[in-house]
Amino acid sequence: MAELLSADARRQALGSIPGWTEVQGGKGIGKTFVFKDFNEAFGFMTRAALTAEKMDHHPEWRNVYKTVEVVLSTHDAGGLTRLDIELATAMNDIAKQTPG
Ligand code: H2B
Repeated sequence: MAELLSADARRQALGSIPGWTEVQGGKGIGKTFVFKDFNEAFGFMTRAALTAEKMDHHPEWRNVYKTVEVVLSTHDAGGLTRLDIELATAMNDIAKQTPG
């Protein structure tokens, strides 16, 4: 199982994933993505879902029209691990490739 990141490692990792902040007292990280419309938002979610499934690491998220609120946390470990940082990095890349 992936190991929990220390507070220092969390802070350092956050520096490499723009827009993500600590939530739930450091047990997770969150970001709100805003797209052009629902089509773009759902396209992002579809691509992110395929990546998440490949990683066997899944987001908590909520979509309202063109907004997608995401929280990442490693439930098995009870907090933040490198898997959350990897998925956050992938989501930032996918959002960059999503037109709009
Ligand atoms: N996703 C997240 N975010 N945290 C987990 O601990 C987790 C997961 N565990 N996806 C995986 C699935 C685990 O339940 C399976 C059995 O590998």
